[in-house]
Amino acid sequence: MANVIVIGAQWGDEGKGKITDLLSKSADIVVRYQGGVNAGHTLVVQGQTFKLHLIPSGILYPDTECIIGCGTVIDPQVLIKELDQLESLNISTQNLLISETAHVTMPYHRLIDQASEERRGDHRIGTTGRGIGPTYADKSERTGIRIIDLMNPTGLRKQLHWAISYKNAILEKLYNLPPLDAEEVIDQYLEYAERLRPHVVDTSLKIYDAIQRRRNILFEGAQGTLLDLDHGTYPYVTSSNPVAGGACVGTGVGPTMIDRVIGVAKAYTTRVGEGPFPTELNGKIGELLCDRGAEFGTTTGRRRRCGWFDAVIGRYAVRVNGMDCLAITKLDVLDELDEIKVCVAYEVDGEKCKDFPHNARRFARCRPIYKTMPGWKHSTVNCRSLEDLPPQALDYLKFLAELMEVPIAIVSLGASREQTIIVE
Ligand code: 2SA
Ligand code: MG
Repeated sequence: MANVIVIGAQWGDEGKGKITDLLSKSADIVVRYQGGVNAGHTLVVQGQTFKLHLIPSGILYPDTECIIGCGTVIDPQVLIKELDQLESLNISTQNLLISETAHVTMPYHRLIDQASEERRGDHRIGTTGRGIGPTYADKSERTGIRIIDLMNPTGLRKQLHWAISYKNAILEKLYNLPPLDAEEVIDQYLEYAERLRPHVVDTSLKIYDAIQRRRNILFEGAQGTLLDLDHGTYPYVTSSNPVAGGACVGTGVGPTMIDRVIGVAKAYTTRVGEGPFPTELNGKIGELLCDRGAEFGTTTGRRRRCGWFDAVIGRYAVRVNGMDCLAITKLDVLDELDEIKVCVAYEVDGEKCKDFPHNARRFARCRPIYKTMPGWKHSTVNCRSLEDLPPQALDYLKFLAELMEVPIAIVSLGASREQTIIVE
C-alpha cells in the first residue's frame, strides 16, 4: 500500500469516498489535505448510510488514524456535528487529529460567499455557499483565523473583535446585510475550541513520524482536478488544490514521500455548479444518468449535470496528477443504454483539439468529437471479476484505459464495498 494519494479525475463526486473507504483497510492513517465542508462523502457500511463532510471516511476503522490537514478549511460547527453523529453511532472519534494550522470558517465567510454569489448574477460560480472561497481568501490575505488561534482564548477574543468589525463593514456597506454580534460569535467559537482541543496537534510532524515508522498513509482528495484553483476550469473552480500536488502542500509532507497516485473517474461525467461542460447531455439520456446514478450533491442536494465520458479531461487529469492508475466508478449506471459515447477530442473554431484548453471562453466553444460504442444491456451490479463483465463493458473499459494511457486498477459497480472488481 505505501503512501498513496487518491484524487478525483473529473469535476468531483467521482466516488472517491468509496475508493478511499476500500483502501482505508490497508492504511494506518487517512488524511484530508484541502477543501472544507463543501465536500461530501456518502458511505454505506453494513446497510448504514453515513454522510461526512470533513472527517475522513477511515474513521469507520477503529485502528485507523484520521487527520484533517493544514490545507483544509474547517467549519467547527459542522465538524462538531459530525463528531456527535459518529459518537451516537458508537464509532470512536479518538483517532481524529486536526492540524493546528488549518484555517477556520467563520459565520461571515458563509454570509459573504452567499451574498457575493447573488451579486455575481449571471456570472455566479454555483458555489456550495459554505464559505469556502472567503475562508481561503482570508488565508491568502493573511487575515485568517487558524485552529491554533482558536486554542488561545485571549488572543482569539482580540483577533475576532478586529475581524468581525472589518467583516461587518463589508456585510453592511457592500451587501446591505445586518452586522454580526461579535460577543455572540466569540462565545460560540470559544465553546467550539474546547470541544476540538483534544484533537488538535502538529499533524505534519505526526505524519512525518509515521512515515519514518513505515506506516501506510492515504491522502484523500476532495472535489476534483477540474475544480482545482490552478489547474481547473477557472473561474468555475473551488478555492483549493484538489490535484495530487495539493496533498504535499496541504499536509506538510515532501513529494519524495509519495509512492502512488490513484485517480478516480466515473464511467460518465458529472458537474455541479456553473461552468462549461462539453459532453453535457440535456435530454433523456442525461436524465437517465442522473436518475440511475442518483446524481444529487451530498452537501447541497443540488442536481448534478450529467454527460458522456470525456477522455480529453481524463488525459489531462492523468498528466497533472501524475496518475499511476485509475478507478472507474458507477459503470453499472450505463447498463441499460443502447449505445455509449466517449469524447475522444474536441472541435473548436474549426480545429481538432486533443488537449484541455485553459482559456474558459475557448473551452466553452469546444464541441465533443465522439466515438460511439455498443451498450451491453445487461446488469453488471453482481459482477465480481473482469470475466463476469459483458464483453461490450470490458471493451468500453479497455477503450478508456487506452485513451487515457493509464491502467484501470479498480472498477466499481455500486455503492457497497462488495460491488467492486479489483483488477489483478
Ligand atoms: P465552493 O463551494 O466554493 O467550493 O464551490 C466552487 C465550485 O466547486 C464546486 N464544488 C463541488 N462540485 C462537486 N462536488 C462537491 N461537493 C459536494 C458533493 C457538492 C454538493 O459532494 O456533492 O453537495 O453540492 C463540490 N464542492 C464544490 C461547486 O459546485 C462550484 O462549482
Ligand atoms: Mg461529493
